[in-house]
Amino acid sequence: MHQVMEWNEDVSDAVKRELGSHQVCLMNVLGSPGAGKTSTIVELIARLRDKYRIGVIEGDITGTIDAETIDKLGLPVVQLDTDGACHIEAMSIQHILPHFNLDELDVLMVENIGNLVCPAEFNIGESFRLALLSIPEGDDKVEKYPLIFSTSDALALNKYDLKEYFGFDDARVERNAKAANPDISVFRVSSRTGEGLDELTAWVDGKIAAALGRA
Ligand SMILES: Nc1nc2c(ncn2[C@@H]2O[C@H](COP(=O)(O)OP(=O)(O)OP(=O)(O)O)[C@@H](O)[C@H]2O)c(=O)[nH]1
Ligand SMILES: [Mg+2]
Repeated sequence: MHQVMEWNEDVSDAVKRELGSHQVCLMNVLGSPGAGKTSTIVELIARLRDKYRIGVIEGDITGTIDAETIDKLGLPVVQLDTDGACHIEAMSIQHILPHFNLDELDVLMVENIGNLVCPAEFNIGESFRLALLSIPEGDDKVEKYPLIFSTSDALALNKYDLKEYFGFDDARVERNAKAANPDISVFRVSSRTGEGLDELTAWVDGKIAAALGRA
């Protein structure tokens, strides 16, 4: 297993170099099934597509539902069917890159497999990671699944519109996220009402600009 992880790191570095040679950066979006990864990616695309040329890789264990959602937006999208695997590996991204015209892209947004554990262990050539935790999942998740939060650059607390129904203690989550990762940025968003999305978009924009050397 150790060897597999090291091999993944090598391929992740190769993917990052390949993307860098075409001036493309990759955002890895992680979170549980149903946390709102697709919904949030759709909202980020709406706010950033005039500024950046965006492509999407939709990871799913099976099926094409999310890829069809992105396809309707008229952006380049490739479905990555992991055939049961609970995470995306760098090798899969490497195989998929030839399906894109990288010279016509600035950003690749990758929706990872819905899972709070495995995807966090595999770098996939990303410039930065955005983790989503939705309010109905509970405010103890940072303590129970620390790796995904300690390795992500930002945490978006999605479905913030539902906060009052779940007695979600966002101060607890923010405190634990910052303890796991002092540099993490925490956002409170709703991909349904639009709350907080401008702030999250500004952060994503800044990360993309920095990765592309346009900051
Ligand atoms: N109330 C509320 N519902 C939301 C919000 N964001 C997403 N949803 C709903 O939550 C459900 C799951 O959202 P998705 O975007 O499909 O979540 P996902 O993380 O992509 O799910 P998987 O790809 O299956 O892992 C959908 O019914 C969304 O409409 C939100 O901010 N508030
Ligand atoms: Mg999805």
